[in-house]
Amino acid sequence: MRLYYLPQACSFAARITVHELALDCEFVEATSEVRASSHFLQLAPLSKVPVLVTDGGEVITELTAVLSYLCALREGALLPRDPMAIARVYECISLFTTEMHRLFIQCHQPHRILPDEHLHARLKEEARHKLTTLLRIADTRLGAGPYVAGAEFSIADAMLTVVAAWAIELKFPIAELSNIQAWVPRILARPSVQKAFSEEGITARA
Ligand SMILES: N[C@@H](CCC(=O)N[C@@H](CS)C(=O)NCC(=O)O)C(=O)O
Repeated sequence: MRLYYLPQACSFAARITVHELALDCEFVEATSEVRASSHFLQLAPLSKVPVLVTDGGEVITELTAVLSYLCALREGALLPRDPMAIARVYECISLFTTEMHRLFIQCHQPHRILPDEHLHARLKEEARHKLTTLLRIADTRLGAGPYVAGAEFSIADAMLTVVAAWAIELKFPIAELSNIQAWVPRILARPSVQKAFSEEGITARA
């Protein structure tokens, strides 16, 4: 199995999941040259990561699909059994992929949303405002946890690790999000997360 990734990108959730499940996987950095190559564009026409190439040669794009596939390889490990808890897992992942992801780009790289420089400050401000609300929602949903779906770590926690890392990097007031604040050390203590951070050369911090 091969996972194409970008450092500190959303593909990080897939890397954590691979390690949690102790799966055999080759990690290939999708540098700009790789992403511009015809081979990669055949795998992923949108030229984005994550892209997972299975041992059977199937190609899976879209983070939600990649995470779901990885869990299925271990008979649903990292997914709860309870229907409501499963809903909470996908609620969290969807909140990121459909609502937050693009706003993080707008906040960090506004030129990728609109090239006009004079609009960038406004785009950033708007994204920060919306993201602050979404982070509060994520914090409320996490509650006392200890994990997103309750008692056990799931792929939603792998996803939330990316959200928290980006929020900390962009200096969102994480300290005000008491549930996320309490959850971060739990996540940083996991060997899978530590391994993923060290492989991507990131210093983990709360
Ligand atoms: N809808 C996709 C979005 C993937 C995505 O935007 N990936 C980013 C990294 S976080 C990427 O590959 N960016 C490279 C680019 O846009 O050039 C998913 O959920 O997997």
